[in-house]
Amino acid sequence: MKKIVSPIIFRKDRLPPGQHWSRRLYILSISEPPDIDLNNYRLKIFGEVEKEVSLTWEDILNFEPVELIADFHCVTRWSCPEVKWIGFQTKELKNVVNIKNTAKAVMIHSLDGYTTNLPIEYFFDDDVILAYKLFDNPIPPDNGYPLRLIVPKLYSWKSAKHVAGIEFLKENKPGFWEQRGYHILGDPWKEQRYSDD
Ligand SMILES: Nc1nc2c(c(=O)[nH]1)N[C@H]1C(S)=C(S)[C@@H](COP(=O)(O)O)O[C@H]1N2
Ligand SMILES: [Mo]
Repeated sequence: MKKIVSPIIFRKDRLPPGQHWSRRLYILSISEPPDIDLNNYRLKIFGEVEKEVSLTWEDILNFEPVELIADFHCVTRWSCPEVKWIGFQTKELKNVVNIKNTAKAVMIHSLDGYTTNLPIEYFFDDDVILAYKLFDNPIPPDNGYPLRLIVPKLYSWKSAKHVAGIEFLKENKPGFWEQRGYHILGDPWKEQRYSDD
């Protein structure tokens, strides 16, 4: 299996300012995890695309699997080192959908009603994956079953759990926490916690 270590791990300032190391992931969710039946699960890709697609769970398992090791930085100031995820690189999606060149940003839609946004170049970075395993087991319900976006270079509220929709946008716009005062980008090394940082 292809292995990716997020290049951030090799930085001298690997622990972002104002963070401390934690040995585990703390559960932070806007609601109880949704009930999911993989037979009915679909990942919908829509918005600024030539033709929308709806991927089944089987389609998802057909992408080349990759293993990602990345530190996880929560805006509430804990960082968990070297979390291992297995999934597929977001850039694989370019093989199944034609994205219009008007697409500048992405809104991630989750089954619990959560949303989060990021610029398209961050979404397609090499160390960004859609994960279905956490430390070699299916992602536990509270940590994002069945599919979770992992964006190592941004605060972890951008790593949406229970992902079911990827919407390409003409311009970046705020998702759930971004509408409630969190930073539109959320780069931990720039301490972009709140919208006025
Ligand atoms: N669908 C969904 N994704 C989400 C959230 C959520 O409430 N719903 N919370 C976010 C926040 S604020 C954080 S800090 C991380 C927490 O991940 P964890 O619960 O696996 O530690 O998930 C992010 N992704
Ligand atoms: Mo968070």
